[in-house]
Amino acid sequence: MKFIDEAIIEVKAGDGGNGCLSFRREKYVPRGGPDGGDGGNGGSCILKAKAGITTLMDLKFRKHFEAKRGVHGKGKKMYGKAGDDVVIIVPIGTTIKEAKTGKVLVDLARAGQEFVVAKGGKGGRGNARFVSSTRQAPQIAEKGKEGEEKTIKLELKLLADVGLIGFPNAGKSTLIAAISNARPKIADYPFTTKVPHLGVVRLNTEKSFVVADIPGLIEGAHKGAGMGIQFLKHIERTKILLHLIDVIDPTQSDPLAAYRAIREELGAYQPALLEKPEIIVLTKMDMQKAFEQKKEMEKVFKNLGKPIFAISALKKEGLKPLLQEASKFLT
Ligand SMILES: Nc1nc2c(ncn2[C@@H]2O[C@H](COP(=O)(O)OP(=O)(O)OP(=O)(O)O)[C@@H](O)[C@H]2O)c(=O)[nH]1
Ligand SMILES: [Mg+2]
Repeated sequence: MKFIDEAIIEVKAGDGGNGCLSFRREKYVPRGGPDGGDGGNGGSCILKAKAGITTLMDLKFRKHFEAKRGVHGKGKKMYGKAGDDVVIIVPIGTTIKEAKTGKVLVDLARAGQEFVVAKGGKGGRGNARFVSSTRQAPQIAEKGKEGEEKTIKLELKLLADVGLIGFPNAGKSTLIAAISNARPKIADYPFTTKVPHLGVVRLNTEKSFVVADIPGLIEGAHKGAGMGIQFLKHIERTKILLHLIDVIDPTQSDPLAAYRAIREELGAYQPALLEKPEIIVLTKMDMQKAFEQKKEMEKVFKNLGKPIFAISALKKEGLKPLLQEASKFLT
């Protein structure tokens, strides 16, 4: 199983500005000295790790980053302005590699950590800087150096922010497929999902998060029934759980009891899982029989004091408000 997010981007630092070759020209000063100023340094491309981002999604939409070049020097010893740096924000835990060779350049492990991935070219010196006792009128000025250019690969081990739990057939895989890039198998038999799937949900241009779909749980899972509970380790570090309930599941006559059975299994695996914020998600609301139960079920589950949402993953109804609510727990 490989839960690695990847992105390949091109970075180009700014070239240095050229130094200037110039001589002072003033009235009544027949042979003015050299006064060519230096070119400014080119801007660099800098990677910076930031907390609160958990995917490389944004870098899949923008792949090319270029820093500004340095301005050329001018006469009268005027220096060229340095080019601005470009700062590329990445999640904490991103590994940066050279795309061609796979060589690791850096691991950005701490919030705020920066790495100059492409250095701006140095500005060239103007001829004013080449004066010496033997050379009063230097006819030379340096060109600015080229900024570095690279193609880099970013890799991030995905950690789930949101965990989907529930009985087999509750609609977990259908939901993750509806909201993310994950494409797990979906079928109307229990334990369709045999391994966890992670999907990246893009909420808006600034925010994306990772959802984990795991095999369904059943009563006695902690004793090995069904697929067991070992997959719960994939949701141990999530910030929130979505507990999916199919209110017309033919194998569960009492949805509240079914909910409690799953909670038992969570607690048996690790009591801390019960402390996580949880959203109750009533699924398959496009089905007449489920919809008829909606009001009643909302009343039943309301006593738990947790947010309740009714959705149809199949028809993609009610998903936006659910994701909005979930994202509140992710900052
Ligand atoms: N009508 C309707 N059917 C749904 C909806 N969501 C899921 N289903 C159906 O319910 C069945 C089970 O869906 P899955 O998404 O595979 O359920 P799961 O919770 O991932 O199941 P396991 O992987 O076995 O734990 C499939 O036949 C789905 O098509 C829904 O919103 N509406
Ligand atoms: Mg599934």
